[in-house]
Amino acid sequence: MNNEYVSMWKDLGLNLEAHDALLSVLGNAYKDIFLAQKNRPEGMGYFDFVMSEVHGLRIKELLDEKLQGRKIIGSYCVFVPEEIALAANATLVGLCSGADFAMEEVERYLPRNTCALIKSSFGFKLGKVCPYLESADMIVGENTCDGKKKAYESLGSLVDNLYIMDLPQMKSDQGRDLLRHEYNRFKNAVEELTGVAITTASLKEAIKTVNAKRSALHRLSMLRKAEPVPISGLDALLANQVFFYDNPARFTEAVNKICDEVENRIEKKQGIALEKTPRILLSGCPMAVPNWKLPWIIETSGAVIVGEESCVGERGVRNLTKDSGTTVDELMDAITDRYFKVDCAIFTPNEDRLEHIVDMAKTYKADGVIHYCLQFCHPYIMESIPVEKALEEKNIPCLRIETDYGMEDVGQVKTRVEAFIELIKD
Ligand code: BJ8
Repeated sequence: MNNEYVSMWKDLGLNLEAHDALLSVLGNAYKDIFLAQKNRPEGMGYFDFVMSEVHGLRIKELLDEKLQGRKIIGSYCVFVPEEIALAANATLVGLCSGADFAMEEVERYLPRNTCALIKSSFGFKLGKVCPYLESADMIVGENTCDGKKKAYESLGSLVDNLYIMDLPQMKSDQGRDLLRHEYNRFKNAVEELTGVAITTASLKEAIKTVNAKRSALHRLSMLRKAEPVPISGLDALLANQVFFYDNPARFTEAVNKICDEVENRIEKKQGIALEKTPRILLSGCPMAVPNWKLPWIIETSGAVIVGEESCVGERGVRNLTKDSGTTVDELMDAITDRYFKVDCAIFTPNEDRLEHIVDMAKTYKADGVIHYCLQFCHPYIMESIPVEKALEEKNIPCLRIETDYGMEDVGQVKTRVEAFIELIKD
């Protein structure tokens, strides 16, 4: 292990022994799941590198930025606008985690029947294994689902830099006003943190940067309509996950490079899987690194994933922000309008999401949809029933899977996935 990193982690207050154990599990899983795939686009080498340095070089870069006066803001939700952070000379990083850690300690703060995503975030804090969280100058908690909302009350006793953002639950005029008000409050808080006043020019520039990275990922998504499918769902998910950690401009360039390569593959009819391999659309809860269990099960069971209807996927990147405003206020309105379209299951009613899933299934020519919920995630579990009905009406088969971060149910989930794939085969 690089000694420079060890002292960096030590200075951040990480538990080196636990952190080593985490990195070794992560490294092995990565090797078995990602590197074991055949015929990957060469451009994925960039993402392999990013993942191998996700707690190393990237953290060093963030700490170097901090030395130059930049602030780091951590977030658990795609409702936290990166544009505002960037415009005020701050870097936004995702803090959600996808592995169980320090569960005994976690259950001293949270009930056992809390979703794995929330528990995992606490586990990474309590187990002192997340260098992103320890580097953050501000941690944003948002009032989305009840689990997160109440968990942040406890998180406030573990960190001293928690900022709470309120969020609407309905797509009404009042809901939009609340979001606009909260984004303004967030803008003021970020300006106070960084000491940098956001200007029309800096906000426009930030919008362009974030639009570019969203467009690149969306371009990659669109290429997955091709038959045979040119890139695996696992690799596409990885790019969507790295979105939350990497330097935005570098990330955009890397994704666009892969797109060029994938376009070439499509021209040559080169696929990651044979033609007629059953195509699956994955829909539901976000999948944070290293939560790769279900995609790995699907893609080792004879199917290929062609899209992710998720915040780590199309829900997070499909809408862009208009950058035509000529004042900060106009641009803040455009940011509000863009984020207000995010169709998270915490909204009621949430018809847009149902329509979007049906639409995605058609666009990506999916043979079936697997709706994925983390256990105890009430918004998505409740919504999985109307999702299934909406798909049924269009004769699109749907399999609902509820799982967690543990590996105990792999056999059982695989059996159900295999049966579903058999059913949707031509
Ligand atoms: S906009 S999906 S990132 S809230 S899995 S913690 S919903 S109980 S993550 Fe999310 Fe923002 Fe919505 Fe997206 Fe709660 Fe469910 Fe757990 Fe969840």
